Amino acid sequence: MVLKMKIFLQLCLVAFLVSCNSDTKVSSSSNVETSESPEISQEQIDHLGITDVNYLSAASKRALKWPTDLGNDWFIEFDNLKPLKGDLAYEEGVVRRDPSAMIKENGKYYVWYSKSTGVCQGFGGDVENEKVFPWDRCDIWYATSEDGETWKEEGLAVGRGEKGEYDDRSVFTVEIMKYDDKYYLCYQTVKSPYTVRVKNQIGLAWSNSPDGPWIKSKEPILKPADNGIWKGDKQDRFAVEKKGDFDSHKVHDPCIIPYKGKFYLYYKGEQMGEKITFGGRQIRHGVAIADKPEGPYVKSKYNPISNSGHEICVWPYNGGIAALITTDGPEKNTIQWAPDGINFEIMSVIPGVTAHAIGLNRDADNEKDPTEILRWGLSHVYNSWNYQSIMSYTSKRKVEHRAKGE
Ligand code: AAL
Repeated sequence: MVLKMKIFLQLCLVAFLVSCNSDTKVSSSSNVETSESPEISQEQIDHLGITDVNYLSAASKRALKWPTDLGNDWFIEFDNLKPLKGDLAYEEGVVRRDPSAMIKENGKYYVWYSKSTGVCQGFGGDVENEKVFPWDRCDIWYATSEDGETWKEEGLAVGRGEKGEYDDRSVFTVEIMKYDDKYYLCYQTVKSPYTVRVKNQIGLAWSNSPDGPWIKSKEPILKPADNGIWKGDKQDRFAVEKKGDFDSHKVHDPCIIPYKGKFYLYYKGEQMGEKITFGGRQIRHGVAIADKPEGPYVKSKYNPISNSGHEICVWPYNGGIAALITTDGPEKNTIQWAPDGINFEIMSVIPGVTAHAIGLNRDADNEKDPTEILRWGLSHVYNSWNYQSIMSYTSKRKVEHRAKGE
């Protein structure tokens, strides 16, 4: 009774204040309309703890644009990473990084990753003969495990191409897709010399078995947009006459998802003349769609489909596609969801994401819960600038926050 009275008095107050303001009008007994935010319900006022609807701060105005049904179904916390055992334990002098998703075959988890050896010199020296990045001069290797913790390295899956081919310098940052009993590895490629301005492309290999042999596509399945213009001949990736599309320099981190009878290739774009913005590096994601796994892949006209992110981490959920966006841009460390695989909205903001270049566990029941697929998986870690290794991550849902003994 007291509560009902209180709500009634609050509504009267809101209605009174609203009537005093020409910008704001009452649309029903409990809803208020302003010129900027069409309807403010009493529930929203209560939920957001707004003191006075006539004095909305910029923050409250932004909060009022959030969907009203935004609960915490998508909120998780990552735990600390754990080292792997067996052949994937850290090994000095060896780079193992950018793990693919894991798939379960023949009772074992399979993972593919970039592997190289030796230190890297960067771009200051002889780029023709040296190693510029830890992901330069890589091949794609794979490993298996019964429990996801102790791994056996099985060997080479896809190697670099012959001299002169589009993938002769490095094949790296791989993802796996199983479709119709066939296996597809998509990965980044670089052709020598690995200069600062070199364009990066995407290749594909397929096999009837997760153990290979793999047949490589003769040409890249995706290339950077061809509409940027470098300024001058000096190897300077920030000097441009025209930046071009978000992916005018590099197409990276490919991941193909069978979706709505087609194949959605999600990827990260890097732009010629990339800038640092208020959210950090200008990195955005795109999607290219094909009727068959081998392509041809056609870039979506809606690209870019994110304004932030780095490595691609996507999974199907509830008829749409979910994505964990990390590392760069104003919307980093968010989980987003697109009902159509293209129009992504923020579903949650995740504090301190410890996992990077995530290798999802595709064996998980991704429909059980929006973030079920993130309960455990693989990540890479920088043991040093020269050497990286693969570790495992876990995450958990957080549904309340209580003090000790509360
Ligand atoms: C990553 C990915 C790509 C980049 C480099 C290796 O984690 O975004 O693969 O090229 O870093």
